Amino acid sequence: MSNASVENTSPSDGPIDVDAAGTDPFEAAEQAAGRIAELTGVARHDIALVLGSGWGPAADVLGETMAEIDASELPGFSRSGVPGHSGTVRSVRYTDADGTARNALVLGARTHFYEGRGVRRVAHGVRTAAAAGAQAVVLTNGCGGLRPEWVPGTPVLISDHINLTAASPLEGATFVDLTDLYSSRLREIARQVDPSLAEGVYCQFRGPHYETPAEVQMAQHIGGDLVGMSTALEAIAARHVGLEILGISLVTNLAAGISDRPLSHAEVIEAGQAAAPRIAELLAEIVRRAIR
Ligand code: 8IG
Repeated sequence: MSNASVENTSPSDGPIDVDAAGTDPFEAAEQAAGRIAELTGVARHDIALVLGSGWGPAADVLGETMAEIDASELPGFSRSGVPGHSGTVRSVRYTDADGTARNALVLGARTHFYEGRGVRRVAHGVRTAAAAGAQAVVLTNGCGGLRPEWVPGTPVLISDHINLTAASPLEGATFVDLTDLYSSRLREIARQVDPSLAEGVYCQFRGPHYETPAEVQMAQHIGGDLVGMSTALEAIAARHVGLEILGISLVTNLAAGISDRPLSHAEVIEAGQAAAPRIAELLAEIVRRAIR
């Protein structure tokens, strides 16, 4: 693995400030992608993975890490304050199911909406992935489960979402179709890898607090199966830039009121660690078959 953690040699006009008024967020993503190409030596990445709580080890199983960049070195990225997130961007070389060598861009640094940095930061990772050449993105997360049979440590495919954040990652008159947002082709591939995989509708709440039991019941009534704080907004932004999307949740806890126990982030981390080896293998095998 090359040490890409060199000093930040920004272009003379300086890195783009994604958040500044007047900045084009897609320009900012192009710039971050250019920097990734420079620092990794990989001109184009085929697929991107966003690794949420519990999914960290997946990249190690997929292939060889060719370069690892601290998120703080990339314009628009920042080390997440959330325990369980690595805070790095990695280039992983893997061999796909047909024997073709490919490059995966592994984003271990996601900006959550609840961090209050605005929707541009939330969308920046997937926009950068698209600018880096990715055709598809795998969005993973740790979340709460509404079905008691989904014990902590159960991976669930996202079939659709309900966005309860009252926000959009898109600005202005950007009318994007969200039919088949979570690609049925990629879900089919995932079920070929593991036929026992369940599917569910992901409800994104704003957070950072967990839901009340009454809110969890509401989510149930409106058709939700999972509750989380990340993936819906990212999926919308990813569709807008033309990425094919696979969403996989790791149920790390039963949602509030589904079990009689209070939620703790420590238990979330623990459930993630216990499930890590199995879901890492699962994710790696799905990725090997994902690109056509
Ligand atoms: I890990 O129970 C995790 N993330 N909204 N609710 C919401 N987000 C979560 C939960 C949960 N568990």
